[in-house]
Amino acid sequence: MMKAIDLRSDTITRPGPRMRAVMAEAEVGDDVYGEDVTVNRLEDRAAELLGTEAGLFVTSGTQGNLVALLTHCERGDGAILGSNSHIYIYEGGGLSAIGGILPLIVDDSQGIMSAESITRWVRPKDIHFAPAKLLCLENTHNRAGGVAVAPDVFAERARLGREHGLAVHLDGARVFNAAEAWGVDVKVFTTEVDSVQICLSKGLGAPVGSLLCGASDFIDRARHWRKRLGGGMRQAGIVAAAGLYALDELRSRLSEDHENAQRLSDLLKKGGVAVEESTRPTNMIYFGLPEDGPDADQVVELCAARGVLFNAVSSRRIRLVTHIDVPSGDIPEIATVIIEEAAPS
Ligand code: TLP
Repeated sequence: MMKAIDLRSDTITRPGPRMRAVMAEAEVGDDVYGEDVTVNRLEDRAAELLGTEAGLFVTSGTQGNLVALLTHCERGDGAILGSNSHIYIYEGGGLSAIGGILPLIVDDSQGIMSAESITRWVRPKDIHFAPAKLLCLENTHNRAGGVAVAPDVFAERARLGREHGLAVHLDGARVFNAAEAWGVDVKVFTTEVDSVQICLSKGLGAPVGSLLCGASDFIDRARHWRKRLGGGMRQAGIVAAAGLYALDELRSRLSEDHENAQRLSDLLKKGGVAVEESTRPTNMIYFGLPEDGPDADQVVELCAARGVLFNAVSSRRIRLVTHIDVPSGDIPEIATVIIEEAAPS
């Protein structure tokens, strides 16, 4: 069978033998009783890395974001969200379905909202309005091209939210990629916000799980919400062990994914593919397709038939994601297949 090169997402990574070994050997207990020492170690380690008081192991990025929203807001409150944010587009509307929270939408197509657009939602106390309680930011920003938002711009927006009395949540599914792209400690981003969600199951290569981090009293309340949502896990140390391994052993290699994405992007551009420019790229490449050629679903199918997998995000836009299971040696072949199918001369 033909070997497939899978660029659909960094979520598709599978644990390697060393990660599996630490999982097999993990010391476990009942985490709902607080007795899983490996989960406790993971929560402490994440909090330490992110510079927060406490951490909470959750099943997924979606659950981490939802728990954060539910903990910050009450029913009828408003959360300022990017119109391209993962929380708004890809999380099943959980904040409204479960939390009764109203999304207050702001353009973030460049990766970050403008200061004016945030301020516009901070309205006077009035019975007509759902009060804005929370500002949600995303870094790296997935749909904006996987762009790493600059530390100073990020800090400025987060501080603006806080000055207006809003809590600030960071969907930091890939915040370590953002830190890597800017060559800064991740705390540069996380200490500007009240809560942050990080994913272990993206570029860090763990099979399952995310962490929600913040102040101790916030995490105590978040733990209650996680339980209500059915996210209280038992001998979760088996998967937490993979998370610890990912944080300590695999974090430093994210730069390889960025280098591979850069190389691929350069080759595609040379081959005539309309790659979107990013001010600070990471492990994602987005490109557009000409109106007179095959559409995105057709290009996906043509390339899949040649063993190169990726996803369409709209009828003329495609996303490629580099990760630990895409070796640098595969980059030229990926570029050749895409150029031949997406930009035929
Ligand atoms: N993103 C996935 C898909 O859902 C689109 C992907 O392939 O990129 N925040 C951000 C910024 C994300 O990109 C994702 C996953 C999540 C949250 C949710 O994480 P999970 O999948 O663990 O719920």
